[in-house]
Amino acid sequence: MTKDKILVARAIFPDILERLVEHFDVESNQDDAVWNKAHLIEKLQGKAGVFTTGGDQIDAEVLDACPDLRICANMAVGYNNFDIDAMSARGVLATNAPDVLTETTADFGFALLMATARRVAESEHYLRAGRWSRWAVDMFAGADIHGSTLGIIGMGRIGQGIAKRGALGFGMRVVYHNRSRLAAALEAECRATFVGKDELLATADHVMLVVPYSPATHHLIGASEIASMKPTATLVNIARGGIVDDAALAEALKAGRIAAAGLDVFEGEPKVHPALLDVPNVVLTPHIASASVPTRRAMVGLAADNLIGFLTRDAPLTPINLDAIGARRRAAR
Ligand code: 8YV
Repeated sequence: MTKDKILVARAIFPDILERLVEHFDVESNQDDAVWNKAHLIEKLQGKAGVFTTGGDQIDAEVLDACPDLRICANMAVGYNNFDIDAMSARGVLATNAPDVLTETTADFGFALLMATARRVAESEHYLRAGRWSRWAVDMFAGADIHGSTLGIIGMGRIGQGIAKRGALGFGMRVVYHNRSRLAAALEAECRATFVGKDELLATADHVMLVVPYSPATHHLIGASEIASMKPTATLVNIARGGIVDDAALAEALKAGRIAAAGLDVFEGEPKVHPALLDVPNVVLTPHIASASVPTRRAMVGLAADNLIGFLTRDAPLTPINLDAIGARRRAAR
């Protein structure tokens, strides 16, 4: 029996690549070369499946140029790099990698919050630069985490993990805003109170963004939202670039409108708005919220298992648009 051809668009763990090789005729980008769209299209010719990361765009143009493609398996929980409607319309399955990264990403939300509010990165740079000649009472004095109010925008699985850490671990008062309110039992489990976005921004000491990116959340936090936050507040974005207006944030930080920000994601990453690089009270990390070794292995493994499950048994593990694909298949019968 001939094996389906698949493309692994980025370098992955060799043992997981081997697992894919047992099932498929695999072409992989183990050199992790940067491919533009034309190159990706060329590599996708004749491929039934593709392993992607959040940086690989699969849109109508790619799909139309690659008619053999049946599944795109993203090793990310977010999938704003996929045009799901275009995939569904062409009968291409999309899968993502939820759950396996929830706790690791929630941990990182706190790592970034604490580094930001307690000025860890800023003070470390100061020390490394040889500028520490004398201790002072107010040296790098920041904001407290314990006992403060945490405002979470986006209360999916990761948001819930952050709420529990805040309430149970740090004695924080947790407020959240989400498209829809959580069921009462889940709200109680998270010890979180549902509020409007304006109230959250006005009352939170620390605002954490964990909302998926879509046209509706583009620049959800811009100049006027930042202006409505407490001047002592911190803003943390571990969601997606584009949810915060980075230029407006840099401006607000420079003007001292809020105390500090922690950003793991950026508009147009891996480019970072140059104004952010000049601001001392911002902690910048290169999209690593899910980057623990076990979690990255689990994400890659889940994307691989989605390819294997779908192409060998018609049983993907974490499909996004299975219903749309199924309806299309039924209509074609
Ligand atoms: C990924 C992420 O590391 O899962 C997501 O949505 O943003 C990150 O955890 C990144 O997108 C690589 O695929």
